[in-house]
Amino acid sequence: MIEPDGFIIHGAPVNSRESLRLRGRDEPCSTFQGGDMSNITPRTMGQQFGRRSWAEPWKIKMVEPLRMIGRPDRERALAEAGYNTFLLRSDDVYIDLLTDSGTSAMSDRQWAGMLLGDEAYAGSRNFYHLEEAVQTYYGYRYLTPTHQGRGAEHLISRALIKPGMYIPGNMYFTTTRLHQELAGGVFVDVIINEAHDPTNMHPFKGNIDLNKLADLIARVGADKIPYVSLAGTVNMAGGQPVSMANVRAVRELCDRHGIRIFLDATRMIENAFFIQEREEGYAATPIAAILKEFCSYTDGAWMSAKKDNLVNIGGWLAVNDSELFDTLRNMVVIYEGLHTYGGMAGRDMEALAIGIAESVEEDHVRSRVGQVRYLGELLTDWDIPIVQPVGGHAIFLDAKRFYPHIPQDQFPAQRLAAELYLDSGIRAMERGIASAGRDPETGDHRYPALELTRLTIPRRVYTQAHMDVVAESVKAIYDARTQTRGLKMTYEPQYLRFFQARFEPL
Ligand code: PLI
Repeated sequence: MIEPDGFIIHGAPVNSRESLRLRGRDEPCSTFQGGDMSNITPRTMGQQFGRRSWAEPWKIKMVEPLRMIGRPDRERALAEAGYNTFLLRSDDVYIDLLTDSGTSAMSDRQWAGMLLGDEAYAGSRNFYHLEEAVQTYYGYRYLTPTHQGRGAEHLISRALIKPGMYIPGNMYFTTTRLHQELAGGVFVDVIINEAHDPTNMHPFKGNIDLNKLADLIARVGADKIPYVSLAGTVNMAGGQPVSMANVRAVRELCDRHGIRIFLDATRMIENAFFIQEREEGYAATPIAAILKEFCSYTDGAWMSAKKDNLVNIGGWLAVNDSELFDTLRNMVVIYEGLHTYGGMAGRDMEALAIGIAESVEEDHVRSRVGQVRYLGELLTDWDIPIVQPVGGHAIFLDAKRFYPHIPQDQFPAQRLAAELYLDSGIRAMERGIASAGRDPETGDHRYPALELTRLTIPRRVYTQAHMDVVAESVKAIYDARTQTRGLKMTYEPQYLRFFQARFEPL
């Protein structure tokens, strides 16, 4: 079914609670029914799929025990951590939804690859495997490994941004914007307005607003724009995707002005899944092919391999321009390590090369997004306010609607994460005013439209039973929400304050 603005809503079955409950095993595949975007509701977004629910395409071979400490111990641990979930010890955490970064379970093939590490300082064979994997699946020509995503962000920002330049992007990400600012640039948000509204059901809320981008080009001049910083999916918007039509249009506009596009490919495979699911013409296209086509409209990418690529540490930076590559390859030896390891061990590069191939497998991506969606459906059924549509890597609780009585400068999303930990030992993360930091010009808090608490699902780690426990705990703190008060910040580090800030209850 084609939507008025060209989107198609259909696709392959996802592990969905609704599909289990509403359809029997042998019912035929149905497509999404409805006339326009207004027919898509939080529930129908996940209902368009076929015969029956999905199971994870793996079985468990090794387990790590979990334990929940008692309430008095959780209260003590949280106070010691200054009400910041980043400062908790993981031994004091029951279900860890702090991040999907570096927290994936590796496969038996990846672990086997770890034993094939060639720990040569220069020219490790594992580097060549990694280079080939990036060329094959992402399509870029030249590669340098980095220790993780922000290492790559540092290099690309330093290589291309000069003081006084502007970097348009589809919503900020914390480390990305900081590296752009440290290089002397000013980040300009050019994402579509819908992205700032947690209830808007636009299927591609990560899209760039072409008018905003064109206005910036007209205002500052193309020579002041080193590149467009395009992320797929958009983390801070709720894991929202960018459409193929949008990246194509951005490419056309940039070509007219000689501006480059660099992709934050951290969760681009999840983005490819949403294109397959929602965009006209892509239902039968494999995720791997969608990924490669999307990347072909960009000039290069930086990657936190700790997310999509299924490894516990690592990153990379890949470009097509040989001159730019020469600059980056020279810089990497200053900040990361020789250009054939860039801060990674040989064994880690091998696990990453294997992880890249596994991360584009259809069943893997489907069950990964399906698990996130399952949790979203549980919460939606209880009318708990979350960002809709549910994105690729996390559920984002909308703290402004959860705690409407707590002003934003009393950190409602930070408080929500703290309450969840107190209730059940589940660890989440603030993605609101604390994460947004201060405006470097005025020194004031930035007040983002989205004040969110992120329940981030690691890949291949937790089961649906864990999701049920999480949902019940969120419901418990939602039911007690009117009693909850805000926080005040008692310690504020200069950079990326959300990692290390301390708070006290008001
Ligand atoms: O954490 P790094 O340095 O490997 O990657 C930085 C980074 C870049 N881009 C995006 C979109 C990210 O999400 C990202 C890191 N994200 C973290 C740590 C997260 O918890 O979301």
